Amino acid sequence: EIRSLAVQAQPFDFPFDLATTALVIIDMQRDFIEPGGFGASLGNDVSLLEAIVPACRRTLQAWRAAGGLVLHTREAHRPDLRDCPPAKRLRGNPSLRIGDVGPMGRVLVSGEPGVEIIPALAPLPGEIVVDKPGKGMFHGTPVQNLLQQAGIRSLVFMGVTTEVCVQTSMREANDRGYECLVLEDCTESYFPQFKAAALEMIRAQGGIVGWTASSAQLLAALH
Ligand code: TIU
Repeated sequence: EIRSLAVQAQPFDFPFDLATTALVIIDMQRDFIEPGGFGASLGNDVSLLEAIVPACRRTLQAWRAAGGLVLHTREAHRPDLRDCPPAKRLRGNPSLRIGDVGPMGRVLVSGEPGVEIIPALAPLPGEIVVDKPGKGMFHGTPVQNLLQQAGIRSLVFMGVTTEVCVQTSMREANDRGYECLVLEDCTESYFPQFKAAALEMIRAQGGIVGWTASSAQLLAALH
């Protein structure tokens, strides 16, 4: 069913049809949200990220109730790390590297406990779950084919972190012709100033990469 809706967004209204729009939830996995995972191993305070979970959950439930398509991503590598370039694995001086065994299993490896999406946002059967080896969701994944087969033209983004995996995925999607909206209160960074800057960059210059809005504004459009 095609329903033409619009979200009151910045820099102007975001028009969308539920039948051609997917809710994309980026990397809401234990490795980034809970202590002892990859985010913490990089030296970050992960408590900031947990604060968005209630807003994400409300939005996910409303989206499901409206019958919209849901795509969950996880940052995760193959167990043999064939898809993890040394440039990624060796960067910096983390206490745990990708593939090392930590408190939540092997860090950022598919099938390990740390890669599981947090229980509050657990995927339902039938929802798409994609493990991605990069920060962006198209690199090394079937996401482009999955979205095309589902007839998707617009994407609503939630998840972490704003300036790393959310922004990279959104920019990649924008270049591929998708209309992209990010929900301000459903995304977070370990660095609040980076979140603020990323959101400003996305909507600047007449929505150069996409739109931003609050989850309340999306929910109002769904009613
Ligand atoms: N999912 C995601 O954003 N991966 C990261 O590594 N983010 C950081 O901010 N480190």
